[in-house]
Amino acid sequence: MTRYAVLTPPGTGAIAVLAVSGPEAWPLVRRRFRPAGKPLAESPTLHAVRLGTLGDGAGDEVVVAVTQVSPAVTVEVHCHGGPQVVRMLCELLDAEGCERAECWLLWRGGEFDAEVLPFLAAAPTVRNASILLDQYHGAFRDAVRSPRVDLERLRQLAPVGAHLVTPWDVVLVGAPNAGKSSLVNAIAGYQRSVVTPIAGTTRDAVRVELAIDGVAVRLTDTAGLRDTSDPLEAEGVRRAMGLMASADLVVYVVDGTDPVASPEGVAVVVWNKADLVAAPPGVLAVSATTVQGLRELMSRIVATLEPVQPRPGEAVPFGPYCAMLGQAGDDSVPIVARLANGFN
Ligand SMILES: Nc1nc2c(ncn2[C@@H]2O[C@H](COP(=O)(O)OP(=O)(O)OP(=O)(O)O)[C@@H](O)[C@H]2O)c(=O)[nH]1
Ligand SMILES: [Mg+2]
Repeated sequence: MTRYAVLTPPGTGAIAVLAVSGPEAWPLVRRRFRPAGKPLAESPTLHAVRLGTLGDGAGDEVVVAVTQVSPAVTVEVHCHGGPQVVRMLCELLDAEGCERAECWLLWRGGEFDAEVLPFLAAAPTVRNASILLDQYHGAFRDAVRSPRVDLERLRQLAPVGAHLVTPWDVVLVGAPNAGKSSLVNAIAGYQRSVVTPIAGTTRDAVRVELAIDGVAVRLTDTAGLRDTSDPLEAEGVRRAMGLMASADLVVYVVDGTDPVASPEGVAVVVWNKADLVAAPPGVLAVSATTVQGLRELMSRIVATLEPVQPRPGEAVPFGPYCAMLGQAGDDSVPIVARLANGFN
């Protein structure tokens, strides 16, 4: 079967790329492609690149490249990137009896774990996509099929796997004026939240999604925690408490100029305004104004969220397997059987 796929995303771009692969790929190109200069050879030469036209009438000026000759001949067609040009070429390939593959990864040959593909398509960072690509190439599937599966290691990596698409939920809390909004802005790199010297500025939860060392994080700025008679601010404080309870990680921001003890259940405490007042020894000190200590704060957030990081190529549970590993008790036999079952 000869198949084709559009490799570039839908929409308008300067160039679009289609790939045609299979026994009819080369005969088809020889039949329909009109090369500039000498005719195409009877059999394809690996890495040969030719300019010409393709399509009925004048057709589109395209570049044809032979990217693979074995096990299957694969030819890439680089055309102009308008959706109508792409549609015209797709119709031509349909008419030639090629089958359209929605995802090119599926027909590259070899044994791949297609179950990973929806997660791969939704991966928000390059690092997460790279971990998912390892699973696509079978790292997790092969691990659970192996008699020597290290279930403990898979369990340790399950939280990483559970946040390859869904970002970690990190909430910044602290007293009014501690500098929570200033810190969120400094980390985000732009003025996401309103900052003023007035205590009680932030009311609603303000979210920003970002990557810290490739780890996807949703940072939420909240209203400063205090007793207040202002109903609007009180609602903000109520929301902040709720977000604190449901967050994956709470960062408590201490105002260095007016320090108070942090509440229970806080994973990371950070002393802000270190440019004005030095932090006591052993305390993570930052300044949203000078950005000193910001790198350490971000590293601390990632290290707390993901104390165990996968090695390149390592098996990491993804999608439903993260929860399965999380629920499993000590009895490893049924869980391995259940996991492996998913791949049969
Ligand atoms: N010198 C100095 N000033 C800072 C620092 N961080 C924040 N500020 C100032 O402190 C004031 C309060 O900052 P915000 O970021 O609005 O504080 P907040 O915690 O979000 O305050 P609420 O939204 O009211 O809870 C502003 O005047 C900031 O410019 C810092 O690291 N150093
Ligand atoms: Mg604020």
